Amino acid sequence: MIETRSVGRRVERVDALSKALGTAAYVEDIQVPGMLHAALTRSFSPHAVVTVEEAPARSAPGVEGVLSSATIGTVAPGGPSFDPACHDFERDPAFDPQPGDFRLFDRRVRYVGEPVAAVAARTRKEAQAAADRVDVRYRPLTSAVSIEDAIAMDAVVIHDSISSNIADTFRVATGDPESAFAGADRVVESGFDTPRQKQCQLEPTGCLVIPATDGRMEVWTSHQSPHRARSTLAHLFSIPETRLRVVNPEIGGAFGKADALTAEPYALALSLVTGSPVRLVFSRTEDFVGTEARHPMVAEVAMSLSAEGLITGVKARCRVDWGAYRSHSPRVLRVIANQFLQTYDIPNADIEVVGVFTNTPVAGAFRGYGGPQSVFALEHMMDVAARSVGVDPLAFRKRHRMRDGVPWGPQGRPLDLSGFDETLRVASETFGWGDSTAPPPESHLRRGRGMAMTSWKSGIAGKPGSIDLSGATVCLNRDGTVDLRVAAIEMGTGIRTTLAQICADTLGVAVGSVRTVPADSAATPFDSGANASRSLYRCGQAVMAAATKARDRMLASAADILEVDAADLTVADGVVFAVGAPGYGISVADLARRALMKGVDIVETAYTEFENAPTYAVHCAEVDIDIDTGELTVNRMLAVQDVGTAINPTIVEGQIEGATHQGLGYALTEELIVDEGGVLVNGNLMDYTVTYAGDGPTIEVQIVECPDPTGPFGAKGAGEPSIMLPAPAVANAVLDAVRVSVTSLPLTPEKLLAALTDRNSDEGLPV
Ligand code: SMO
Repeated sequence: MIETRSVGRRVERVDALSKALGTAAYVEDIQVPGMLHAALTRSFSPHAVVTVEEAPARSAPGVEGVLSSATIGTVAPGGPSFDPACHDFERDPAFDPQPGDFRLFDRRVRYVGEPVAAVAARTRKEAQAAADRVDVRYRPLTSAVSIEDAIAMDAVVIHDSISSNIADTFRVATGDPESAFAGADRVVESGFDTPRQKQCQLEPTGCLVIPATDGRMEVWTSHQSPHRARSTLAHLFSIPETRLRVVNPEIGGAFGKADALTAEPYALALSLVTGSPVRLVFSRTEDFVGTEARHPMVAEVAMSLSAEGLITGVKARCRVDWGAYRSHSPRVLRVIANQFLQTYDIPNADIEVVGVFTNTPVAGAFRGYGGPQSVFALEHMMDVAARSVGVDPLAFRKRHRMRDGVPWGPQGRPLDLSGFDETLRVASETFGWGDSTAPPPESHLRRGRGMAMTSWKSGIAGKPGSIDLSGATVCLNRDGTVDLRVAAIEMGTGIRTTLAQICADTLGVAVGSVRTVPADSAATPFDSGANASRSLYRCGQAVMAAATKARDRMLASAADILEVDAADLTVADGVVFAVGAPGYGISVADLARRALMKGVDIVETAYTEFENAPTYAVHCAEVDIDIDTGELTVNRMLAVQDVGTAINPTIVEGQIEGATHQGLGYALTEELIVDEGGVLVNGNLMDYTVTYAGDGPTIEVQIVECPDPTGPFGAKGAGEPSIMLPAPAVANAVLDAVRVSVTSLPLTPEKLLAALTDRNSDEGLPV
């Protein structure tokens, strides 16, 4: 049994002070002697064959290098396609080209904003001016900017290597859905559409590449997976991985957009041709078009119900807009499909998700990774179904939630639903689910309540064709401090602090003596990256395993020195001592020094086991709707989540609150709009109505702790589930308030008013 001293405490974040004081260095803050600034020339056409003339840019003031389709072969021989999501080394065979993979400076552009040339110059202004002077000629091709057009348009396909714009179809079917629907007492069905959402992280995307004196290229980037990025970049530029070092400086948020290569290949290419350090930082409008967004989806969903009011089957037909290139989309497609079946025990199902290429900016990873789309549709259908059979939505959910004890995860462990039940209990009690609501303050307002719930995972272990691995190295220094080398990405999640807590308590030293080094592909063991709610669970497992080995080494070394059996020794507060005789011991600092004199350096590396852990979340919302204007106010938003163990309650509350806030934006205001010409209409922070910290209600967060035996100190993944639930909880509250089902996100006043008008002209839904 390990004594915990910092786990469970609100330990101050190790990066709090530097970020508050502004001394923390992000890509844009790093200055290197001789550094050049880069800018990209981006396509004005959604679909065209391009001819690029570099000469006007080459002769512009301050220019040191220009690259386009004409010259990229000098640094990327053969101009190979690559996977911006950096999963191409996981393909079998590795780097096997797939339709829709990206190519640097293809002779054909497929969306407005696709880079067609890159320029490096002495100043940022000169680089931008030169990029504007690159002469691009377009021979336009027919374009398809919507899912419907892309499917209907068979004259022009966006990628020649496949015969249509249908990129991929994924289907999960269980039981006998046809019979379930044929024999149903009733069927409820609805159409859904969900928007393109943008991460809107604070830090503009950027990358700095530095040619090091030893011939290596250092790539400083906010990328969420330095090891995966290194493999793909090495492949793209035909250079050995040892020649690349991918490092994270501080990161100002990512939310999935930095799990793909965007600025990196261009900065690296320009650095290779100029031999100089090159920094490329996107403008905010470039960030909207040049980094990946959440996939828009349209779907039809139906549920069949028995005479007893039980769900007998579910069917879904979903079409998902991939944008112009492949990237994360095949994986997101599978999450969308599978997430329909993660939360409830529905015996018969037929879920089909179709991915479509369009001439729009690339869709990819965004916190939740497909979950928000299907959870919105499924959770709203749960309420529609519950109402159609006259059952309370909470009781209806309890009746259908997945079964305890079924084999789950990569090892087939029996599923433990105690955390789910506890989360539901805390949510309904805290919210007062069964209580009657106070009437709204004015007669033109209608008040309603809604809930939504989901089950999610901690990482991706168990997904076919993917790696989910983290390593950690624990190094004990001569002064008793500890370097923790782990490629955990601090993108705002507090991971450096929580891993230090896990390491400190496992070793028996003070949390302040442990320093988690920044992720660095040259110094930290392999890590699959900061995604899929995996970092604390997976890196935490590795840290705990490595620290346990280091502790064993400490005890063995101390046994020699103290002449006490190792089994009779323990460590606490940085001192190794005999159990029952706290006065007889040696400080960890002394031990490290004396062990080294005997030829023992206490450095241990360990990796995660192949495991996963289920997590649960329940949200409740109360809304007021103005029936004259359609205006919607969220009065209360409660987020309850089972996190296993809260290693640091302040940090995990921040994760849940942030995700809920981002989910409220998805519910109410956020939608990146592409016009008929493929141009982003609102791709800037003035017009894209991301919600700010002061918008909306105070989010109430309740942590539930049902430890998972496979997690570090019982902790599970926490970063994503709460982004999926505000939209359905709010839509369900709307249904409760005014008896209309609004299934198009965001739930704008215009849509609500139109739905209210429609309801008044017919009778609306059964209630
Ligand atoms: S959307 Mo995340 O980087 O799993």
